[in-house]
Amino acid sequence: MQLCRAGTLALFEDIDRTTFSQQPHPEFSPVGWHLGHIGYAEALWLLEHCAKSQLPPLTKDGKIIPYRHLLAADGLLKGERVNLPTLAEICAYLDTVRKEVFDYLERAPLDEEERLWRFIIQHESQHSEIIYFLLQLQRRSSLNPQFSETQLITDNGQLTETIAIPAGEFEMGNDTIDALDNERPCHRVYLDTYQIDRYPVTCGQYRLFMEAGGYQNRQWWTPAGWEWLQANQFTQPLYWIEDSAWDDRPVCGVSWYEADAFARFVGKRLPTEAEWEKAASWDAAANRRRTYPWGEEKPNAHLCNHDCIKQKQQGNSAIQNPTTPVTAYPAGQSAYGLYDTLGNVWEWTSSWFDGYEGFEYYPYRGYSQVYFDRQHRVLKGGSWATRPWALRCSFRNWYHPGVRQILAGFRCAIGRG
Ligand code: AVJ
Ligand code: FE
Repeated sequence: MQLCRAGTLALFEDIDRTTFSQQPHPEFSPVGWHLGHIGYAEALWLLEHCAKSQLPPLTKDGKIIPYRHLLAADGLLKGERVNLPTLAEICAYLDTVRKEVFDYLERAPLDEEERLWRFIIQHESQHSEIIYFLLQLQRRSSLNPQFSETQLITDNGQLTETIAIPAGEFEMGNDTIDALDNERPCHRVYLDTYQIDRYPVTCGQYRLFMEAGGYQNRQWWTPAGWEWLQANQFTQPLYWIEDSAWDDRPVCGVSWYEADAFARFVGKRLPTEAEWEKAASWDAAANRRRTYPWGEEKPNAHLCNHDCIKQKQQGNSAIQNPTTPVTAYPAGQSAYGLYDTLGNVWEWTSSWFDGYEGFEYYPYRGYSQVYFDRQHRVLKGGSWATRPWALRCSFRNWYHPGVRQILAGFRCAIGRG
């Protein structure tokens, strides 16, 4: 818990008031709201719910405020969350909550409450990744970076290899104590043979799509995707860097619509979530699932590119897009030989976010269940900013298909699907 918090707070070093409290994009709340919300969730679940104590006070302009409505996920609309206490006031609040939480820990019945305590770490980990990319986004728009002029680079063709995954059952999901409600229950899934890319789609490959008029040609887009494109007039991914040095990095900052259009352009398709998870986690020889593609060892710097939020952020492009070449982590391969499934960039799948059979919400309906609405696509794998506690093959992220801020790329599949 303390490690997780240290990483969260490091993001707020040298932040100015505007960056802290402005809404960075209509889809997202201010970073200061996320910080307060982290403390609120901890207080709500561990202090009010478990310890049966009062919510600790939060002050704004020096006065104690009733903050439940401000900091709950189902309170104010995202655009109304700008009227925040200062960073110092929110940090004081987080400290008070944490101190009471640790006092309570002395007498807490952990055998009953372990899942909820672990949920709180998972929850903060996810919000700190969101804070990370929102800060990056705001820094980027204030810097107005000078990107080098277009350089024509052709893909070397080495990174488009696909792997055939034999037909058969595998075990999907996760029943361990850290698993969130939407990962449960573990269940067997049969898949026919399919092929999936060994690597995520690279910037070099994506450039070919851009140069071939991919953004101008309706034929690659679904009707909803084309409508979205016409409304927004994008011509490149959000985090595009026009530099051939990035050609072997995964493309990053694409919506689901762009990922889907690229896949059609190359005659492939997006994998389903099950296809992605099988290829990343199934060890056919041992007939068992792995927590991580490489096995059970916890993520570290030799296995995948993650947790970059530990690095102090600076305004240079290397930090703005700290992706690594898709070939950089051979030790992190899955049993089937996929690279880069965890870390680097999130990967869109063709699946709607839905509950597995036997789903039971935890700790509240609004955590996952309200998003089972066929409006959200599943993303897998985590990004360079994902905290290690949220990195595993069974983890499920979800967003509207038009969202581009979330450090997402994709890989393609072939086969009937
Ligand atoms: C899984 C990232 C989509 O931000 O809504 C945080 C995570 N849920 N608090 C979100 C979450 C409740 C969730 N995502
Ligand atoms: Fe939350």
